[in-house]
Amino acid sequence: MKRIIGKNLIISLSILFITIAIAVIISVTLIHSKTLNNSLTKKNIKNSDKLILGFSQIGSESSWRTRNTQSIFEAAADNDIQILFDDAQQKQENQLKAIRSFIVYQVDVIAFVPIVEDGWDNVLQEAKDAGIPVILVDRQINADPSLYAGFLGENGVEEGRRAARYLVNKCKNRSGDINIFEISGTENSSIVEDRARGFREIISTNSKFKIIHSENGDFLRSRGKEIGDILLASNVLENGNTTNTIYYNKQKIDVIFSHNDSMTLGFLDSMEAHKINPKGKGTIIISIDGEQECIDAMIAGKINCVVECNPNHGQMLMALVKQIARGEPIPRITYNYETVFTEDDNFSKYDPRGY
Ligand code: GZL
Ligand code: ZN
Repeated sequence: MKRIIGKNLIISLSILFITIAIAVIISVTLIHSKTLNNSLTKKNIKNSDKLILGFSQIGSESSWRTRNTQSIFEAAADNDIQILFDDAQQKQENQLKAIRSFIVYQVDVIAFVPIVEDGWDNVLQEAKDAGIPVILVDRQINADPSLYAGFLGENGVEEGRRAARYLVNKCKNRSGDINIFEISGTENSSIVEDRARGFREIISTNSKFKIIHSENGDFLRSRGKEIGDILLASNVLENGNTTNTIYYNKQKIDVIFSHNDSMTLGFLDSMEAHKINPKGKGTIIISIDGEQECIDAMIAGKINCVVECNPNHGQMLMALVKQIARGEPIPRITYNYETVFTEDDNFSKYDPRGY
């Protein structure tokens, strides 16, 4: 009996000891994290009364994106605005984390490129509750419009229309079906939906235009090459020669419509790897962005049309940030200037693209 009492005493003492230890650990952690948050608030990161902009960028998937980021940094420096920058490595979850950290830092304004169009309501409500205005850059979202101050970027629908208008004009004297193979960008991104919608709106004016297939290339050069490799494998004949005509499911492809230059360049890489002479290809290639390498490919006769998507958002963004900081409303939509480059242009008039 004595042993049992002794044993019970030891058990209850050790439970008491463990409980106290756990309580101590929890309180220390809470204090630490509170201090951490306090130490990261604006007064500790503000090195002067500079405006602080929290910017979440999606990644560096294309030269276009790299230029987009550069323009943001250059303009922030020109305007004496301090940037907290986060590269999301193409993951929405990283953008959500970054925006939440901007809220903890109590930045003055948050701007971000939403990689996809859904899933932003909660984090934007948290920013609104914290009194921090948000500007969408480059891509749009499906969310309550009261959750963000405005959008700065390009008119993706018009870019799609411009690509199609070039094609309709190019084929105005051609009869018979014009089969189109589309290489689209990141799924569920507003820009892909917009470009696809604008392109279809214009080609639907004439039933000879048929989109026979659409493949997702995620805006990546590597994916553009992979798509080319799959498509062009059938171009290599038994005798090792290749045909210039491209087929998909035994249907002749007359047009490649690619949602960005990186994927187009990847497709060209594949054409060259399969010894298909891009000049004599006979296939019309239309691309969007306006990267120097694509413009050069068009001048070399490998591409027919490059629709500009202007990545230089920096100066316009900083003007909007300062406007908001003055307590002034900003336009719901601000579009960047854009044009179209085609094989019929006087190329000597072109300025260097800078990306
Ligand atoms: C367009 C932008 C696209 C570019 C691609 O506004 O979101 O993302 O066209 C980039 O090059 O990857
Ligand atoms: Zn949508």
